[in-house]
Amino acid sequence: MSEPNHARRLGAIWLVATLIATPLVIFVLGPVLPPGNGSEQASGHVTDNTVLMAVMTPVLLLLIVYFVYALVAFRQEPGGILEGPAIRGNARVQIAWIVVTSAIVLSLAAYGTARLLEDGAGSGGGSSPVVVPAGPKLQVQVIGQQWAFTYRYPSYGGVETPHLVLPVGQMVELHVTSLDVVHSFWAYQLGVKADANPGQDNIAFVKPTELESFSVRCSELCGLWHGYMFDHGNVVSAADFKSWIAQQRVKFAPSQKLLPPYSTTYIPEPARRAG
Ligand SMILES: [Cu+2]
Repeated sequence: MSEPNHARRLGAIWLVATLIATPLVIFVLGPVLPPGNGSEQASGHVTDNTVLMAVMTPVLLLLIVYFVYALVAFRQEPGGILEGPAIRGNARVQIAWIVVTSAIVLSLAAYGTARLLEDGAGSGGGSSPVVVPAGPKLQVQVIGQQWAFTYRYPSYGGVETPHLVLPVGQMVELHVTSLDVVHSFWAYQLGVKADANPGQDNIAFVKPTELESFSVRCSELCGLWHGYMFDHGNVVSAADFKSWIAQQRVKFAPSQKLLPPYSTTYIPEPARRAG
């Protein structure tokens, strides 16, 4: 019996496994990948996660298939020699390895850059983001402070609210800042994560697409009660948002008298912190 062509066998097994697994990953696993479809940005993350999973499936299968194949085909027979023949390099395998891995890494870098430039991907773009989505935007300021986020709506008199409510289908321009230490605003289902730095106006864009409740967490260790720094926000209809924001303006009118005028950043009163 002649020695089987291991490379060809391995290649065939890997190809069949890849052809079966990759569509399953894209069409079965893809739709349930995080963070769901709560906003255009979140849906974009699902797409990107699906692309990453689809690209890594053949790579992962190559490792698994080779591992199992080696366990079976290259198993040492009882009483056999202890070592296989010395291998002194294989130019074809080495060149293929370098070319394929470089192509994967560089194309993913290009893909990621292009996707980031589409709409900011729900990330903070600093005070002058490279990409600004077209059309009207609702401005909402996110203010991190030990240990809560509050929200100011400059187009509604600068009212500050303890919970985040957004209208569905409306592009929102989040201005994320902090009053004390570095926090990070993370609205999971909206696919938004942006650092909240004192003295900085960090702008992120998000367009909610579903009526839903979403979780808000601080994603940067910010002191003793960092773990307590979470809340839920809501995406509501345009009409519900109008009535909600009107209620908030009435409800928080007394406390608003004590607030500084709306600004992109704030310098906290020393008395307020020493309180
Ligand atoms: Cu925090």
